[in-house]
Amino acid sequence: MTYQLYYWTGIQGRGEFVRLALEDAGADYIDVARVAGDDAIQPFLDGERDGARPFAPPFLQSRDLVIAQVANILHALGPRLGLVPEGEAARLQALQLQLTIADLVTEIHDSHHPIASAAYYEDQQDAAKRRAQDLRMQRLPKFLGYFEQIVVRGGGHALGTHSYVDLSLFQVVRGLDYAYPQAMAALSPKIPQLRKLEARVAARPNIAAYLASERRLAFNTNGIFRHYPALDGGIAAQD
Ligand SMILES: N[C@@H](CCC(=O)N[C@@H](CS)C(=O)NCC(=O)O)C(=O)O
Repeated sequence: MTYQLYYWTGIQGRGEFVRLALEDAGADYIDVARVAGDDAIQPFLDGERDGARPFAPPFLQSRDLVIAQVANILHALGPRLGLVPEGEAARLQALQLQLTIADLVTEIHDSHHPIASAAYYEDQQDAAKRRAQDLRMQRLPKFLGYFEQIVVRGGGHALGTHSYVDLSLFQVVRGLDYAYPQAMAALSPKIPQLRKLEARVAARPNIAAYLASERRLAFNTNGIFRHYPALDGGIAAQD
């Protein structure tokens, strides 16, 4: 069967968390907007299509199912693609971790758009500097420290074996390396297991092929992970 992924063109965005799972599993999928344009998304948002109406992309169509919210999409895909260990406890733990990743992703987004998502970064730069400093000094150490401990306990994986959560952690680390290179350089010695996980995911054959393909867009300043030099810096007060 062919999955249909709906996500905005031109950025990796939140769609990338779903794309990585589909690519890693070698699933058959169409990135619909990249073929048909962003206009293909709106009828779903307007409730003009069958299935559960999504509030925002990404969403995935699988036969007559429409599934939105990254964590929910991966929760649905995990068993189908062999990307979550069997059993209720493992599936719930994966969902819990993925929802925590979603929280982190929102905080990363809000570090460059702390006042209004629809306003330009340049119009909220002062607030963004304060928010980004808090992200670098407080929130990234707390979130990444948590995931580091999860991966240590999982013997190098979030869930003791490869799963969609590992793929999402890879994406978060890569995105932060782009957006906050100075902060990540300072944090890296504290997250050795996350760094190993990142390298291991990048070396998976399907992921390596995907990363080298044209389907993997470069990070840019329209996505969630944005590099604005004014927002980057160290992770301690003296930096
Ligand atoms: N919690 C949702 C967030 C979805 C979301 O914010 N999508 C963005 C693109 S990455 C969007 O198009 N938002 C439109 C809006 O919030 O009005 C998820 O994880 O899928």
